[in-house]
Amino acid sequence: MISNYKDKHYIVIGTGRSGIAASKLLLSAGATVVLYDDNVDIDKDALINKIGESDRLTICAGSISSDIADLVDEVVVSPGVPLDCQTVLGWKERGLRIIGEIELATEFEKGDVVAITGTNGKTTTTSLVGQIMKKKYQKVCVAGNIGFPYTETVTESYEESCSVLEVSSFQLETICTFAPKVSAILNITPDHLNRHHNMDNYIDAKFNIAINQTENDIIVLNYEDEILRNKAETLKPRVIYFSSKRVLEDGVFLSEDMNIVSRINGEEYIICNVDEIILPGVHNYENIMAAVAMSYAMGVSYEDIRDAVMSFKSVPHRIEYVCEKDGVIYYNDSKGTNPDAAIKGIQAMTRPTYLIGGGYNKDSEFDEWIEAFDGKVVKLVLIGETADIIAKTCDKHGFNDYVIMDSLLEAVEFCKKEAVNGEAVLLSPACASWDMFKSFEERGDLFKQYVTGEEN
Ligand code: UMA
Repeated sequence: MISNYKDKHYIVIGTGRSGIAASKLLLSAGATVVLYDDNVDIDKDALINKIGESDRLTICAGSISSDIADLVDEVVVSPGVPLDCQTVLGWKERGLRIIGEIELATEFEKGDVVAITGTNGKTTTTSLVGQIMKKKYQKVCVAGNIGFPYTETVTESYEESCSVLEVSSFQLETICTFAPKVSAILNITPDHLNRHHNMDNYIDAKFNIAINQTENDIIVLNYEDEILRNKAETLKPRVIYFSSKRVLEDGVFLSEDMNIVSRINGEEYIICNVDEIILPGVHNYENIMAAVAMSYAMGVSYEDIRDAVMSFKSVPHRIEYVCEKDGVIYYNDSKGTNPDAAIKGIQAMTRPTYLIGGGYNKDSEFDEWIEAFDGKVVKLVLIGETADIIAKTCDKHGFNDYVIMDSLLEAVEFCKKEAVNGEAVLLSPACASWDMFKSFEERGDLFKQYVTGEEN
């Protein structure tokens, strides 16, 4: 449903990927746009180059004159901009509707929508669901938190297309009408608590994915996640569970002989055995099970699901094999941006490991991560804002094999010098990247470059 944008003035907050795409979409629909950033050092010319010149576009940094501000009808906020920051609060006080890229794109969506959230596994599951959907839909757009703003891909949607979206808690805070046909919450463990302030707010944001779903829609949930199970009864859409720990009467599960089995609507089908899958680790079996349930709910045949699952390879920055040098294997798990994700990283290691960790401080606790080292970590090499905090937690747990380095380059050089034949080096920081890098992708790419000596 596209309302009349021609008479409307928007402010778009944040000049990153999301803000640029939202501005482009609004301008193409005829709206007038003020693109704003708190950072006064933004490069306005570079932004105009990316968006295209328009007399309906104004770019402001740090402040906005009141004559421009008074014209604004609606606010589009980028995911990384907290809703309780001064900039957003100022617009809220004016009584304006505040939406994000997901809600804005929803107004332009013409096809089916599938959406995935969860603390970990979102990107892998989204990529896999995207692959599977290609078996049914001629056009599939994979977008959202995965790195391609939904406002960019939605322009390609039509009645027979399908958008497969990775949605973060940040993005779900600003939805109003967004209603996926099939959704999934993969798991919820503490993350982004500096932004959401407490677990309840974080959980509420995640459950927003189902807030506009009806009895005709479906939500896929992890049966083994108590938070998800406890809330399931309060939800309107039909729930399909998956489980890696028990046989379900109805749902998708991992059987004792390690088959991924789908048993939905009284029909049973063995998708495959885990030996037939390229992705390693139980957490990946869970991602696959969620993708199977979602795809079945979208009407894809089991044969097509099986085909896509069996040929799916891992996505970059997730326990990604980089290379073997002098008998040392290097892995890039830069997407291990919280302790829970990093636990999966170290659990997947079968060799003594030099582990590079630390980064942006999200007020996470690192106890469980350190407990998961399980005698495998030869040396923990710490970098970034959280290095001291993690070191103190190590002391508390009696784990003394750590060093603190000033940069990722130094950390890699140290590991290259120290690690010997039969060992592994794993970048799995348990923290976001934003203290030292633009993104986890940049951090992972640099890691690979420092390891191999080749630019990606
Ligand atoms: N800014 C302000 N005021 C603030 C905060 C930021 O003006 O208070 C400005 C910054 O100066 C900067 C811009 O906002 O210019 C950055 O906006 P952004 O942080 O939303 O980043 P984008 O480049 O627009 O990318 C966003 C998502 N980023 C975040 O959620 C932090 C990307 O998710 C997403 O891929 C992209 O939109 C497209 O949808 C990344 C991410 O790290 C991958 N997500 C988190 C995660 O996965 O843990 C949630």
